[in-house]
Amino acid sequence: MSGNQRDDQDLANTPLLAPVDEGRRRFLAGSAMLGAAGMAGAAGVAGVGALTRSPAAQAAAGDAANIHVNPGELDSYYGFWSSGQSGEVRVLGVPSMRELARIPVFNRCSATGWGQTNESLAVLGDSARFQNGDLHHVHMSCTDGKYDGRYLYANDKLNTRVARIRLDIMRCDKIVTVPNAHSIHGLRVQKAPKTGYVFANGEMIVPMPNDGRHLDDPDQYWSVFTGIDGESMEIKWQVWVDGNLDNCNADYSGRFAAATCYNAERGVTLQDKMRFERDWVVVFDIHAIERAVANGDFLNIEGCEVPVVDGRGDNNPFTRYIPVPKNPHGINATPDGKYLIANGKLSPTCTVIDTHRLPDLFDNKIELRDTVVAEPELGLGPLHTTYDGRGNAYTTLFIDSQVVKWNIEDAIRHYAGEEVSYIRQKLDVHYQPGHLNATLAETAEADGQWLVVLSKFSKDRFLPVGPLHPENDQLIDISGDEMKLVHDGPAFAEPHDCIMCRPDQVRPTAIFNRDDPFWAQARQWAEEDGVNLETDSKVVRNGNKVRVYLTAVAPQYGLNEFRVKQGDEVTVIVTNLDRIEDLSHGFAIINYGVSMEVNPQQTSSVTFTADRAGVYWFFCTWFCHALHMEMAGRMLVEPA
Ligand code: RUQ
Ligand code: CUA
Ligand code: CA
Repeated sequence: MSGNQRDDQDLANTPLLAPVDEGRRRFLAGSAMLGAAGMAGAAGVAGVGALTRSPAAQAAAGDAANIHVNPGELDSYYGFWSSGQSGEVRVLGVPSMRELARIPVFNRCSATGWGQTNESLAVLGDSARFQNGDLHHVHMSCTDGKYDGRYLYANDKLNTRVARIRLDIMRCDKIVTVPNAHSIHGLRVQKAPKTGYVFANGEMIVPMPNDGRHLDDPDQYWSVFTGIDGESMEIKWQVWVDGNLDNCNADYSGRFAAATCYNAERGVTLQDKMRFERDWVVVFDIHAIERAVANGDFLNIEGCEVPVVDGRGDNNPFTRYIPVPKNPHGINATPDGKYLIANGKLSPTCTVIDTHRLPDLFDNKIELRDTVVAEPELGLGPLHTTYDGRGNAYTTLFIDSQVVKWNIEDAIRHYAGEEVSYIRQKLDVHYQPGHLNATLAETAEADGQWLVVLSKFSKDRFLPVGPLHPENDQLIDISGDEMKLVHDGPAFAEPHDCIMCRPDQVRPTAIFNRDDPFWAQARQWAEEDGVNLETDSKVVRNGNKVRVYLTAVAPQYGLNEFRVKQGDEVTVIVTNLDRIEDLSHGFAIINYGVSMEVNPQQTSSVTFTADRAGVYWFFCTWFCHALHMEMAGRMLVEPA
């Protein structure tokens, strides 16, 4: 290895979790936290208890006036929050941390009818059979390294999907299930020249195809890295990799993407996955992958059309496996495009990779570890890193319950042998932080104003609500030299990640365009039935299939009643003709479990079987008018 000599020796000597401060050190030394496997399990909880402090100490230093957004004033940033096992995306205003909206994606939503309307079922496709998802990472489409406000993309760790959200209407419009992979965890977009690809990491290893063969032979288990076209949402290619893939990110040139791997061992037990002293940052050469696919130089996994290139092993044109300390987690590109920083998790370090050395690495002019320009020691359990655009990095320390601010160039000088300290500040957070993100920090426009840290435990920070505590999404002012904790933000299960952008970067519409493709299916039905959605309310029967077309104008539907026969398959298609901003209607049928949103100028539809005879009232679910309660009608179901 022609790189610096720190390499092997240092990695071997690095204490698994080096202590950072004396008080904590005493506590940590007594817990299983220093034991290899203890970190995220019971020991993590013990850590929270020990870090509980007095109410006085909890009153964090900070300038509360800073975050006060007066009634009627608007926030200065949009925040898009994932929600983990809740399966949705949430929209917040920053710095007030007020929740503005929820966008249903992999979950079911009682308010909007997501998962029940024909429009949402068309988006969910084959995967509509799943009622849930685990949405970890939400990222916005970019042009030239900046947010362009077109789409959000998000992963489903539970059911191996990737979703897209249209930002003009803030609704999910595409969901794809990723073949050959087993769980999608890391997700990022190609930042330049344009999104471009959405990159999706396969986390768990399984046989390919996973059809019952090789059950007991983990040597035959694999994972894949997937490139999805962000515009068509077609799966363009996959890279068959060694190990597994955890988080990922993309560089600012458009040529490279990189993923952390915590299971270089390709183990199937906790012990297996911790056997090696080092795992990898896996770098992908997107251009090389594209060339191979264009030249037909790929294979197919049985039963699947997606081109797969073989990125396993040391000597392939598509990947490089850079050794980094044991079981790394997050990986984040610096806003200036110079570095990719991988977070050590089981090592107290981050690994700084110089992106400008990657072309030489792929040309085999330098060794793998020659790409590493710093490996600063930061504290216990580094998970994710973000940036202020002024040369500083901010890393969460899960076990220390801190955010550490450190200077990237100073860390590089230190690594090169200079006597210089790179740690700028350590701030207690409450407690056990996972992701963190600063305003615009995933783009070239990082502006160093606010930092949100998503703390996994809230412990004693809020009024108790039973055994399931809220998370604590804390807001930190990073606009000055010092980080200041300014707000606690309780959140229901379980935001993993968030991004923030300026309001001018998102331009949502308030009223639907009647040409919107969202209800293409209903438009086609109307055409078949000779119905004008904008004017007609009527019942069209075709055998035992009945379509009920209803207009809605506050406070009335186009029909006071409609009649069907027991056993009919009924489709109700409602068009909201109101053109007034914020004037949403809904449509619900009592004791039929039917309920959906119909926003201004939107058409929504739902299909169900009228399996019980009788009188069933339908009603509007959004308080749209003084006579909203009266906005109702009867479905009359004649007995068979
Ligand atoms: S992960 S707490 Cu699913 Cu983004 Cu790191
Ligand atoms: Cu329409 Cu309430
Ligand atoms: Ca490992």
